[in-house]
Amino acid sequence: MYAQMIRSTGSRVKTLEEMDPQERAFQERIDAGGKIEPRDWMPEGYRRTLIRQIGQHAHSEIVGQLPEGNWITRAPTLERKAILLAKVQDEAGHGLYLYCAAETLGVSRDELTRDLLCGKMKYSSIFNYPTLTWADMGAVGWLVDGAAIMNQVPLQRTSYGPYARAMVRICKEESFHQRQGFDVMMKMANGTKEQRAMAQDALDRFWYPSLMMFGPSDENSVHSAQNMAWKIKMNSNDELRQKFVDQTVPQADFLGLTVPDEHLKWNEDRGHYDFSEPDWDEFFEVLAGNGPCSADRMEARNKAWDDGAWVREGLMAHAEKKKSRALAAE
Ligand code: FAQ
Repeated sequence: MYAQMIRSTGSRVKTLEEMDPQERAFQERIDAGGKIEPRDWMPEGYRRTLIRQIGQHAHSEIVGQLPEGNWITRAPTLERKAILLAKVQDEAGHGLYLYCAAETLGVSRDELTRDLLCGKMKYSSIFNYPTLTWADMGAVGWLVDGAAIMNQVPLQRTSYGPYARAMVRICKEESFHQRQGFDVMMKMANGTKEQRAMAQDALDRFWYPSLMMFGPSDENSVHSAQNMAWKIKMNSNDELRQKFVDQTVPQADFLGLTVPDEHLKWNEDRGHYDFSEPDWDEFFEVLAGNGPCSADRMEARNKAWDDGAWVREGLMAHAEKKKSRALAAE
């Protein structure tokens, strides 16, 4: 039903001839590979779409700390604990760069946070799944960061300057995250029988949710056509999902693990793997706030916001005091 709704609401992209002169100049600049900067004129739809995408992306980084944060105190060694702690801190940093990029579009971080906390804005579906064992830390790094990088590397060339620049550093850090995840998986896959079983179980549970990260299939993607014309998005959802499968299956083979898809098969003619689609009904249920951990995630973020009220108030009072001192000294 949601898919049908999407199809009927998806709008056609205007041709250059249909645009007014200002819009046409804007589109031609994008077509020529130019960057749009905060003070440049932009269509309202471009601005709103960027706020939605960058805001959702920022929220995903922040909410994305929770499934791994869950394992910091239970990491098996001091070294693994230090690595995981650094990774989770990196995700917080990514959220902050992205909120800053969104703020250049005239929205405040407080507004974005409020929209997340009241359920008006989304965050990535993947973070509504639980992390049940230590092997899940491997699967998150390997598959979730792997999918995130596949989507984010092209975003370094996105048309909006502040977003593209934020992605450069984020991508560098994400590739470290992906490698540490693969390293955890290698240890588990080459460990005891029980550890191998944990690694396989983590792959079984995270495979399809990772494929869902790329968004609905192209025919059900409402925003793709316009976002690709504006170069807010550089590749379609299905293109990136296919690239991810093609890259990840040989890695699973190397680990000696089995991708949980009986239809997975190399297709010589296409030069790609054929694979099964995720359960899209499950995806839309998760988007509607009914994922296995949706309620927990929102409760944790709301609690963090409420618990942090005294810090925000203290910082605001300090800033006010500094401002009045500076005024008095003039
Ligand atoms: N989850 O028309 P499309 C990370 C929504 S970062 C939730 O195809 P679009 C780092 C979509 O918003 C992960 N919602 O949309 C990390 C729209 O709903 P709306 C986050 C989703 O924008 C790793 C509707 O469905 N990355 O993981 C999802 O053209 C480890 C229709 O979809 C980004 O945000 C989804 N998976 O394409 C952190 C990257 N997919 O708003 C911690 C930037 C779709 O109309 C640990 N974003 N929807 O109500 C993008 O590239 C795009 O926004 C897509 C969606 C590809 C996600």
